[in-house]
Amino acid sequence: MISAPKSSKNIRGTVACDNTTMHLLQANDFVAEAIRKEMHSRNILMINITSSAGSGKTTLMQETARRLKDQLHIAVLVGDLETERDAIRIREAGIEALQIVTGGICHLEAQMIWQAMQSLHLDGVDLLFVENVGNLVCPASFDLGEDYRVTLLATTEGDDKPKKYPRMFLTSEMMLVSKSDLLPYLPFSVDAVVKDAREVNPNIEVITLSSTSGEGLDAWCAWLLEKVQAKKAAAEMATV
Ligand SMILES: Nc1nc2c(ncn2[C@@H]2O[C@H](COP(=O)(O)OP(=O)(O)OP(=O)(O)O)[C@@H](O)[C@H]2O)c(=O)[nH]1
Ligand SMILES: [Mg+2]
Repeated sequence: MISAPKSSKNIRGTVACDNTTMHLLQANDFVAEAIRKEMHSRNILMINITSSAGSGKTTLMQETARRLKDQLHIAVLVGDLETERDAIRIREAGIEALQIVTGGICHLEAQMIWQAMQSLHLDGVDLLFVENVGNLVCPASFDLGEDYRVTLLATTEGDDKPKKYPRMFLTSEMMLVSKSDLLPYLPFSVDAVVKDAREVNPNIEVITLSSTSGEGLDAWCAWLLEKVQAKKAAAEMATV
């Protein structure tokens, strides 16, 4: 069940630098592995939600909580440079949420997750979301021990981002094209963004959605339910 850490993935055409980058991230990857084992033993699916600032991560957490909280026990860790605003918004949707205030650091690191986990009620949790700091650059390099990395790309950001910030899309299993309700007003091509994302990462899945209109949210929730069930089924098989 142990996969290679996200930090070991390199963009095609770049040079792996064994004695700098990899070693700097070794401590992070060590803790990420401990988190992965803890989540495995507790049967919790962990999803790292990344994007630029303001792409709609917290709004999606709120909508997901409203739609799935009767079927799944969900908890959220949410990272921001300052304020507890996002955790308050998510708690208003009826699920447990804990804010990690990074105090200026532009990404979450595995050690922050490990520390915050100690204050969360993890018993019985099926799905743990980590809403990362809004930033398409730094969070890409830090494995948090997640099962899946999901990156939002809002229609308001422009459709050129996968090629400009490739590591984030290379290390993500899912791209959510968010704010699809605004497509009629913007020069944004979903086909172009999917093509570019798949040139960076041929395996990336894509859902186009809007937390405002509700488009794509059924597909998103079905994807989550399937992944939660698959993780539980794999754990049951392992004990037989
Ligand atoms: N039109 C439209 N607006 C949206 C949608 N989702 C979120 N928004 C708006 O976009 C703004 C940012 O949403 P957030 O959910 O706070 O974004 P975020 O990614 O959590 O932001 P940070 O945590 O600061 O990075 C808010 O004004 C939301 O109301 C959507 O699907 N459509
Ligand atoms: Mg947010």
